[in-house]
Amino acid sequence: MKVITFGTFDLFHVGHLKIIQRAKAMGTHLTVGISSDAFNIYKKNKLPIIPQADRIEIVSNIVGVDDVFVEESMELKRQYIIDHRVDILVMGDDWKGRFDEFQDICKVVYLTRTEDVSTSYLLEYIINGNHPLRVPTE
Ligand code: C2G
Repeated sequence: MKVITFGTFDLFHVGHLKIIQRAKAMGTHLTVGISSDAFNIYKKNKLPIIPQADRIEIVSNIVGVDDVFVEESMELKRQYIIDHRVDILVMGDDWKGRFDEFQDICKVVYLTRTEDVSTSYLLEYIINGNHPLRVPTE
């Protein structure tokens, strides 16, 4: 079973790791589409902090990731799914319902996001010194 997931994976954190691990566990081969810097600007109106070449290097070296490619646009998603011959599309549930249109070519699964961690929390802490949740680990 071939699985695909997509993301920017900026400031790579444990929520990213977990969705990659859970996506891989749903099949035997995992392809990850990594948003280009330009696509992220279009998608989130923001240049990622970590350049795309570095994000690609990080994600492609995560255990369980078999293949990576650069995701250039939302309109190409159907083509990416077809080209990579995947059986299952996995996304975090912040995207719930948004990719249901691809149910005609693959199974579409939304996984619960990992709680209490996000690139936004990290940035809030780095920029303003406020972490909404973090307390010292015992
Ligand atoms: N994620 C998660 N838990 C978190 C944070 C992120 O499970 N605490 C998941 C997201 O739901 C997503 C993946 O990690 O499935 C990558 O997250 P982002 O880097 O924020 O990527 P995103 O902007 O959602 O890109 O075409 C779709 C997009 O490329 C998805």
